[in-house]
Amino acid sequence: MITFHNPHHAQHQGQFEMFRGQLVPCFEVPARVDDVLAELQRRKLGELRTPERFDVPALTTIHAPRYLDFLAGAWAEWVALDPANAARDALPSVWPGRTLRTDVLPANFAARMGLFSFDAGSPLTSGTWVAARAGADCALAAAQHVAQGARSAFALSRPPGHHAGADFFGGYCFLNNAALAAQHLRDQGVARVAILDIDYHHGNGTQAIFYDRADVHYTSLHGDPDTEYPFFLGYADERGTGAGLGFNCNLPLPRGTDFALWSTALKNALQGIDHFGAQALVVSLGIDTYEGDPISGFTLKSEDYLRVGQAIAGAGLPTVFVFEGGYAVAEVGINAVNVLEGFEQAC
Ligand code: FKS
Ligand code: ZN
Repeated sequence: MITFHNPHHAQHQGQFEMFRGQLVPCFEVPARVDDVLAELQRRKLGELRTPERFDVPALTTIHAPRYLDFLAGAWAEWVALDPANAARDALPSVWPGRTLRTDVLPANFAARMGLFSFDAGSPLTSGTWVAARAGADCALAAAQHVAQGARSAFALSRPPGHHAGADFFGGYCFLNNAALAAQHLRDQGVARVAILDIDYHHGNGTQAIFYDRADVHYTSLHGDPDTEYPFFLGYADERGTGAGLGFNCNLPLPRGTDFALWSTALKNALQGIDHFGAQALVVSLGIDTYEGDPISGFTLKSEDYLRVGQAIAGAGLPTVFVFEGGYAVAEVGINAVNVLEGFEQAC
């Protein structure tokens, strides 16, 4: 399997995220994907490539132009406010909650940070735009490779993507890599695309992007939003709207879920995807379901990930894997590559 990796990912390096009233060191660190890359090399899983550059218009298939303009210029604006800002990350602190307007684009930078985000856990840094764009290129290149006939490809994108919506960032995500991959498959002529999101957290951005569409089916297994981030989306009764009704499937699971329960849910998810009649699959590959993950609550073990890959291969679909979360830095490489190896063994 070819891996498209992001040579610019380390330019996105947040210092702190807001947690329980304090700024704490970021969990989403560059070492995460360096580890995966090292493990791919160690186990010789296949060729490693850097992606070609896709134009900004390739991003407007998913993202709002005014949001992309904002991201592209945000760091320069931040530093223009105060030269001392060059040494600190930008975090939002005010949001348009209920009854406040989202249709006007304020001149004030802090106001636009809030308009285009939903949490204070996703620092915007000097290299965020460069890194996020190159990460999106990985997803687009992997989708292109599969659209051209490959059985599978892996986009080792960073920063992650599944919480990012058409016009907002949050949950460490800025551009929705999996959504871009799914749309690229559609644009290359694949009529029905399924997204399977196995990150510990619900992919609220991906769900929202495709919620009213019947051509892209979204299924997610995740920690119950009643207790787990992102809290405000990811319940089982969210089934799609309009033409998209019936094409969204959430399988929330309680904290403490083990592989036996989790893999039963995976089987159900794959049945739904089969019933949909997907012609290609995009997997949002989060590894934060691991027992040792510092911010999550499932108990999957390293060897379980081989079985995860085997089960996904059983769908028999051309598959694009897109990297998402996973914060147990010492094991994230082994676990992610276990999924890919399990998939390859079963093909
Ligand atoms: C810990 C609080 C957790 C944010 C969690 C974000 C999870 C991100 C992710 C992604 F795949 F996008 F990276 N707050 N102090 O794992 O879903
Ligand atoms: Zn996650």
